[in-house]
Amino acid sequence: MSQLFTRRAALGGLALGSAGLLTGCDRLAANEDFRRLLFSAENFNKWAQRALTARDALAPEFRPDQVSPIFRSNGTRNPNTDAYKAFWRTGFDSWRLRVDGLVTRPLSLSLADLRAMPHREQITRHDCVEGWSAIARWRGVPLAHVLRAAGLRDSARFLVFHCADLMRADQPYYESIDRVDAFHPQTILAYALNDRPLPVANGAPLRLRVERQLGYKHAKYVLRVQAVDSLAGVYGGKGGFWEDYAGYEAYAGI
Ligand SMILES: Nc1nc2c(c(=O)[nH]1)N[C@H]1C(S)=C(S)[C@@H](COP(=O)(O)O)O[C@H]1N2
Ligand SMILES: [Mo]
Repeated sequence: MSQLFTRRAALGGLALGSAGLLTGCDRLAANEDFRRLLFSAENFNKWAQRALTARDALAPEFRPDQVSPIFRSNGTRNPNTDAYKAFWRTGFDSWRLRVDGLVTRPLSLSLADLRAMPHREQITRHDCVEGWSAIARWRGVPLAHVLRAAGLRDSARFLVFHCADLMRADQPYYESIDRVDAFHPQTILAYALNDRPLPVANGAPLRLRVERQLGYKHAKYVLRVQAVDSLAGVYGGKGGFWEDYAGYEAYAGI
């Protein structure tokens, strides 16, 4: 968490320091739309982070002896729906990951299919906005590999992750990321945590790890990856469950 706050502090400093810089853009800034776009908090953070670190920079990775003794669970700990219980009873044999939307080859992948694909392992720190962090080892398929297998179309700008847990009557948890994060080397669909099959509490059988982003972006219990050109038509339109209902930022870079 300390590093999270250091980064935030650095962004604050940059925001102050860049005031002089921005006056050089008077003509552009005179354009109302451009101003609104530039100074909306979310775009400003995004821009400031880009200025500090390249989007493809790696998140820090840790040594095995730095792994936290316990990786806690947060949010949904068990989706507990009939459909999920049925998957669980078969040891997730009947579970499938759908990959669809703006792809040329829609896929339906079993856990065995995913385990047979190239994998990546990484020991990273998870930062939750609720104020806790934990380091763990993750193993999974690079999302880039799955997207290439599905033939992601150029028109796809976002990937939406539909989850098995219902947060409200008919509203599942969902999240989304842009293409840059989708093809980031540390973005994986993880099926193992600390060398064991992903526990139910942490998103069994498959969850997203998107290591440059805050905890809530790491969708658990993923059933479907949908490629879209806009988030406007997806659920509340803001890119994720907490974005729709609690005003969390769709871009949660750390
Ligand atoms: N499907 C789903 N994914 C989710 C959540 C959730 O409630 N449901 N909570 C999010 C939040 S806020 C965090 S911090 C992490 C927690 O992951 P963990 O339970 O493995 O610690 O999952 C994220 N992904
Ligand atoms: Mo979180």
